[in-house]
Amino acid sequence: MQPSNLSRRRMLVSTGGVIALAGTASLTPLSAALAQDKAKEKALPAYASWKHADSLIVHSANTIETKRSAFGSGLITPLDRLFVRNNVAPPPEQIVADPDAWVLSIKGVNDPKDMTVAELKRLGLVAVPMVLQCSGNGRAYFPENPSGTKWTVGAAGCVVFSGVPVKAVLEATGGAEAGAKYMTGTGGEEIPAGLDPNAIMVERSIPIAAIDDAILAWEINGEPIPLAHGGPLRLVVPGYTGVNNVKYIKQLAFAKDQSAANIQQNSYRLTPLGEKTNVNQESVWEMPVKSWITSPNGETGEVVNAGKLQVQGLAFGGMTAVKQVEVSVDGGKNWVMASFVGPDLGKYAWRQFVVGVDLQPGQYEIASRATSEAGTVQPEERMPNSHGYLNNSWHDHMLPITVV
Ligand SMILES: Nc1nc2c(c(=O)[nH]1)N[C@H]1C(S)=C(S)[C@@H](COP(=O)(O)O)O[C@H]1N2
Ligand SMILES: [Mo]
Repeated sequence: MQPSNLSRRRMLVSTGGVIALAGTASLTPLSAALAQDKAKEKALPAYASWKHADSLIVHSANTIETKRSAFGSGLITPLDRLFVRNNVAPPPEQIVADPDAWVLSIKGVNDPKDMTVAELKRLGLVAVPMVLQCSGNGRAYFPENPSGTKWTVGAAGCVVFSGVPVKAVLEATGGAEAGAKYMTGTGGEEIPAGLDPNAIMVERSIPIAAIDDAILAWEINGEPIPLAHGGPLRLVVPGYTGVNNVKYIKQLAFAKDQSAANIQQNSYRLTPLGEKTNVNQESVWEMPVKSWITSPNGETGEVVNAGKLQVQGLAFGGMTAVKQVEVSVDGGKNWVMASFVGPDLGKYAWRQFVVGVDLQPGQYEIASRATSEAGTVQPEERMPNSHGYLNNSWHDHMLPITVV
């Protein structure tokens, strides 16, 4: 969905008269946009050909989004529905043929060494249910139309990664060198000869203070990580945005400085509108509290029958658990408390929520607003920034529903 359609919709509402009942205006611009999207539909790329096409929106060969209606209510996102985001083309499929043989170089430690996945597997094992979400999820709702993929809600999933804690690997390599402040993971993509590696490579640094729950993972949802999601080995930093979870990791390094790669220095920073990105701006690391409605799905112009209805959605706290979710059917004027569906899989996982409503015919705007255990309430407004990162505005994620 294009933001222009959203704003147009709001304009129709504010100029009044189009729809008599409270809530939204005509769905026509949205439906038209969706019909256009349908016409532009692309095929899944080869590395992701095993995915469930009907659940996905293929923006490009390297950007594939889960449809808002395709998250299900089983908490964990099935792999064939999980979004994909590659900043550069993935390495060849053959790197996942023998996962145990993949080698990780560990540097900036007192006893640097290369370790195979088979060796890493001997050091420890944890399983972490967690939200994996692209920094730019929700970018489509930024009115400034920032460049980058126009993700709505589907550049996110809740998955279980299994692997060894980074701390156990540090212990096995003598601990980080004195003075180290950052941990840097390097992606296994091949850099074409003649090109500046810093311009291309996916190499991300996080503060050492944040590595407590980080793992080096070889499994996702109980199976070896497929190439599309970063197999044979992936750095996973629960609570941090997607880009910090380096796929096909080939090097883990501890140092006093952040990576010199462009993706660390000049990308993924919270750049104020109208300013140029630079290293002094905050890096995109931690995810903020967020939620959105998944059903009924107004994004597809869903029309529902009057009467009882179960409003459903997803919510997560970011760095802490989500404590509660409220739902509004009148554009945020009144809120009711939703209940959580299914078990609590820990602070980094999302929770699914539901609330039963009884709706008379009319137009409604359905929104959800989460509060984290840290006490942070999902804001009405997004934080403006020029690349469209970290959108957690409940207003932006609100859906129009027609009840007949
Ligand atoms: N090596 C490598 N790691 C990467 C990327 C990449 O292009 N290369 N993309 C990052 C980004 S921007 C996101 S959002 C997530 C996406 O993870 P997924 O494709 O498994 O959903 O991977 C991150 N890790
Ligand atoms: Mo991302």
